Amino acid sequence: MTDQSTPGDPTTSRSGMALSRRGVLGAAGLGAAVLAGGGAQAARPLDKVTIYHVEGRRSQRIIWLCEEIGAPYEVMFKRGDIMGSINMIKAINPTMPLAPTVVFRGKTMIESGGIVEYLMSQFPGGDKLAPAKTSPDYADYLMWMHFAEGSAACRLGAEATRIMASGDRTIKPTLMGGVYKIVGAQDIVDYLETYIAAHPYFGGNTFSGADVMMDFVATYIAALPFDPATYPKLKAWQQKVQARPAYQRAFKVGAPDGLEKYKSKPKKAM
Ligand SMILES: N[C@@H](CCC(=O)N[C@@H](CS)C(=O)NCC(=O)O)C(=O)O
Repeated sequence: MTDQSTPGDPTTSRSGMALSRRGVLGAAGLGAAVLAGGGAQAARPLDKVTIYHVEGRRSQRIIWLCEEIGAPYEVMFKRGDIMGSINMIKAINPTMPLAPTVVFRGKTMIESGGIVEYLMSQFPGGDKLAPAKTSPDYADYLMWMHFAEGSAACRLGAEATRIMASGDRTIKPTLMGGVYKIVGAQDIVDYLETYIAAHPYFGGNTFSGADVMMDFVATYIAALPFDPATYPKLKAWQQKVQARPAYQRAFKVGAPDGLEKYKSKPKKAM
């Protein structure tokens, strides 16, 4: 690791904003000395990814991804201070301040699935995190990469909101034509469990960017009051991917004090 200030100590970024800054170069000590693919013809230092992060949130995916693919990165957040970290994101991305927000080559990006796919396409190490397009696994990989946010997280989020509001379990018909809930949160859990019981990874046979996306979904499920007996395989898969050295390195960077203090107890059983 390089460029690492004491976490929690205010430092000043190039823009002059007072920040708590944790700057880290990615896996295996890669940094300015490492050249991008393309040999002598296209050799140039790898560009650094700046990740605006909130501890325990989806931005952890991007730290993990950078560790997996050897992308140089720095992480901007306030250690132990959720609102402070969010305010840092607001400062850089006031119109859509979400975690992750990533700045790369002068462009500000949100949406973790898009960021994961984009960074995989821009670094030489990205290829190894996707099945070949000719492989039958490619369809699985793409589907889970997008299911993570497109269907799973939004339904789990709806469930979390319902629990917090202690509201009715049934979604009311809308004025637009009486749409009822068809797929509920437990259906999401069951769907994941069935797939991962039959496959080693969410991209099929090999670890991929889809697993990076789905890990947060599994964490979300564990935080909600589903019966763990309904998802033992999902839990085993999560333990397996979280044992990866890149995950472990990323966790130390993105959650240096662990996440226990942020865990809240579920309000009521389902
Ligand atoms: N689909 C987006 C979701 C981003 C998102 O909602 N992130 C949360 C943190 S995990 C956040 O910033 N929430 C603040 C808010 O919704 O106001 C992604 O995958 O990047």
